[in-house]
Order: sequence, then structure tokens, then C-alpha cells
Amino acid sequence: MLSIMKRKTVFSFSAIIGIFLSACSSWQTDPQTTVNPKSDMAYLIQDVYVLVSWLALIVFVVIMFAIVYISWKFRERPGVEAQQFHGDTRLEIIWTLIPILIVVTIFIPTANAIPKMKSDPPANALQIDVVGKQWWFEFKYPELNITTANEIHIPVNTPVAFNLESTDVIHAFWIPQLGGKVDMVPGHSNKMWFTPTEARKEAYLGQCTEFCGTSHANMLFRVFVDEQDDFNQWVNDQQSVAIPAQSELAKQGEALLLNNVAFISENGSAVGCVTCHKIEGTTAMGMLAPNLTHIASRSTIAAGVFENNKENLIKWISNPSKMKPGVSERTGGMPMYENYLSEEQIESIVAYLMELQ
Ligand code: HEC
Ligand SMILES: [Cu+2]
Repeated sequence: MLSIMKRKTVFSFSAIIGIFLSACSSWQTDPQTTVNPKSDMAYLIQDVYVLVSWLALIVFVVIMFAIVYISWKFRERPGVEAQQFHGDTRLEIIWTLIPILIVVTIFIPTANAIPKMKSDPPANALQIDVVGKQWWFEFKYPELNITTANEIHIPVNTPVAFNLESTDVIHAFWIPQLGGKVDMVPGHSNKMWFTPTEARKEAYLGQCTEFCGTSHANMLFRVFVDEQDDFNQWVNDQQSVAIPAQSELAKQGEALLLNNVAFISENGSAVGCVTCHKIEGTTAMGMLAPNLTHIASRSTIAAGVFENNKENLIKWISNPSKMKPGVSERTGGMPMYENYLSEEQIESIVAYLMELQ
């Protein structure tokens, strides 16, 4: 009898451990992991999380063991009748006190973490203003005069303060290894700050975490934590205006892109790129869409969903909604230029975009 119970216990324990391990298996490599913090604030959250997890595990094991043990001990068997017990003041006091103790144990580090995360950022913090839009993120560095989209660079060991807003619906800002998640609410400005503790080549993945329409799941962003020197270099590059097109093909693309009247064909007419996009140093002054001044310096397009390469850029300009549902259908959304431009024309525009380092 006992050996069957032992075997069952061993089985259920290994099942629990198996589930636990498989949940952790990718924690070192998965850039969206929540259990491998890389900023001061993420460590604070991690401390509470680890404590709660251990307490939960202990409660689980104790309760499970008690259930099995009690049903076995008080089971009905020849000569013993199953009994119903009722009322035991001592027991009831104990199982009221233990949960209170657990809650207090969780409360202390939580009450320590929240005021720190809500505190004002240090005076030397790098300011970044973020606006959530369907379905991408606009990033502005007001002190550095940089505007970019979906990918940012920040220096390691320097506090970074985010100002979070939205111009359409509610989005949310979350970089699991660094900080968040904080809602981005139209007409309201939320704050968040943290100090990243580890520079690396691989990006820290961020994600919109408030359902915001058709392409909510395709609303990602990337945070690159750089050594100070690399960051300064990036700032320098981003502050420069766009270089004029170099290759013949790119020159054709540049002329086409900047000429707003060009987007008229026998199939009808569409607004040109310059209505929505800005390319610093050119006549493209649109404010509705990602700034393309240094589009070639970004590793991804379309809010972190696709690798930034020739093929994807051609596909994107031809029909953005095929890559990211809803983009062309929404009011003011990017048109499907396959309806207005020839393949050669689109290729020339892409050649120009790929020179915008
Ligand atoms: C009516 C506004 C509008 C017009 C016109 C427009 N776009 Fe866009 N474009 C957008 C929006 C909005 C996005 C962001 C979509 C998203 O990621 O959800 C975008 C994204 C892009 C991106 C990806 C940028 C990034 O960083 O992810 C590229 C490249 C781009 N557009 C190129 C062009 C080109 C080239 C033209 C002209 C042939 C053009 N766009 C015309 C609105 C427009
Ligand atoms: Cu969103």
C-alpha cells in the first residue's frame, strides 16, 4: 500500500518539476524572458516574483501532501468507520495565522519596490518620449533632437526616463527584461524609468501589451543597450540629415519618392510617401508615420516584425496589409502601392531607402 503511494508521490513530483523546468528552459536565450532581469527596476520585480513563487510552491506541496495523507489515514477500512470532524478552534487559528504571515511576507518587499519604481528619475536621466500608435512606436529624444521608430539605443548604467503617451487607443509599454508594463493612454502621460545594467549586441525585446486592434500582436519594439561609446556613435549618426541618393537606381527612387504628384496611374491615385513620412534634409516632411531619415540603420521594419532587407521592403511597399493585417485598411493607413506603381518603381524606392543609413 505504502509503496504504491510512494510511487504516485514520486510520479507527481517529477511531473511538477518537469513542467517547472520546461517553463525555464529558454530563460537564458529568450529575449522576452521575465526571469532574467537586466535593470535595477527589473531586479526589484524579480525579487518579489521569486519570493511569491517559492511561497506558492511550499503551500502547494504542503496542501497536496496533507490531502493525500489525511485521506489515507482516515479512510474507511474493516474495523474503522470514516469520520466527519467539525470545529477545532486551535486548527482554525493556525490556518488563519499562516496566510496572514504569508501575505505580510509578500507585502514587505512589494511595499519596498513600488515607491522606488514610482519615484522621480535622477536628474541625469536620458529622456525618451514614446508615443504608441496603431501599430508602431514613435520614439523621440527631446534633448538630443532625434526621432525614430520601433528601435532605440540607450547607454548602459545610465538611467533612462520614458514619457508614455498614445494618439489613438490604449497601448502598453513592456520590455520584460528591463521594465514596464505601463499603459499608454490617449490624452494622458505616464512615466517609467530604469537603469539598464548589461550592454549586449542582441536587442531586448519589447511588446505592446494592451489589445489595440487588428495588428496588436505585430506591435513590437527593440531596445539596444550599448556601451557609452557605441551609444555616442549612434547618436551622432542619427543626428545627421539624410544623405542624397548615390546609385543610379536610388536616384530614380529618391526623385519618385519626393515627388508627391508621381503616385497617379491609370488605376487611380494615392498620396505620396512625403504626406506621411519625414526624411530629414529633404522635402519629405510628413508627421503621421515612422521617420525614415535613417531607416537603413534599423534591423527590422513594421514595428519589429520583419527583418529590414530588400525583399521585405519591396513586399511592404507593394502591400503592407499582406505583411501586417489592417495597416492599409485603417484611415490614414499606408496605401498598397502595387496598385499605383510598377515593380521597377518600387524597386528604385527601396534602393533609395536602403541607402538611408
Ligand atoms: C497615408 C500615410 C502613409 C503613406 C502615404 C506612406 N506610408 Fe509608409 N507607413 C505608414 C505607417 C502608418 C507606417 C507604420 C505601419 C506599422 O508599422 O504599423 C508606415 C511604415 C513604413 C515603413 C516601415 C518603417 C519602419 O520603421 O518600420 C516604410 C519603409 C515605409 N512606410 C515606406 C513608405 C514609402 C516608400 C511610401 C511611399 C511609396 C510610404 N511609406 C507611404 C504610413 C504611410
Ligand atoms: Cu498597441
